Amino acid sequence: MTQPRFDLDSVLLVIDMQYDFMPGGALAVNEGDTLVPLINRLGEQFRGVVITQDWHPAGHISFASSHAGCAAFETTTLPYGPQTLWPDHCVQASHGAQLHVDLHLPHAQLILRKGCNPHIDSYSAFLEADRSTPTGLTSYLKERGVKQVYVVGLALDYCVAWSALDARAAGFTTVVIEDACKAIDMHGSLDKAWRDMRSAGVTRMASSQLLS
Ligand code: VGL
Ligand code: ZN
Repeated sequence: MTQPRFDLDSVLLVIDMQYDFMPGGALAVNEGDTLVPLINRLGEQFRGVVITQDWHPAGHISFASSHAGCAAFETTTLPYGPQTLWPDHCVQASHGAQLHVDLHLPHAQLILRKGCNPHIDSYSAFLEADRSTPTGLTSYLKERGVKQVYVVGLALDYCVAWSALDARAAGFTTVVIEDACKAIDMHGSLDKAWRDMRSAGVTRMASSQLLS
């Protein structure tokens, strides 16, 4: 392995590379599996790697099946605001919740599980969907002197974008490596995600800029 390009003041934040977001999974993202080798190569450039896992209890509030008369991909209103309803996915300890077996990031320091509260969703790795419950990741990274966060994984327009926006809001320099992400792209969600990220000061970069 070559010397990593980045020191410990940068982390690669690898979002939700789990079977349920891969082709054949409960909430499949097109070509999600094709990212695995690229993310493995990017991982070699970082000494700091953090992985997230969407990790819902059965009967989670974000599941359409928890709301009588509602179908997946509809929006409902919860105490904390609008919530897209999803097929049951990433149920704790299920196969679909496991990280892709070919994801090879042996030096990752932290696997952060999110969405564990039965009543609150969490797209973001930093702040749950009520926008007030922290996961602890901001403090973890700040205590370790991290200044730059590079985000990759699934899905670009949901968990990647929300994580990148919250990383930026927490004061980290934030970069999305765009070809190391794939989107769900529903009702204009991908365009909106890029617009929101651009206006928040999140930078986009191509993996080729880091792998040369
Ligand atoms: C995600 C929808 C629901 C994601 C997670 O990882 O982008 N999307 N839960
Ligand atoms: Zn989820």
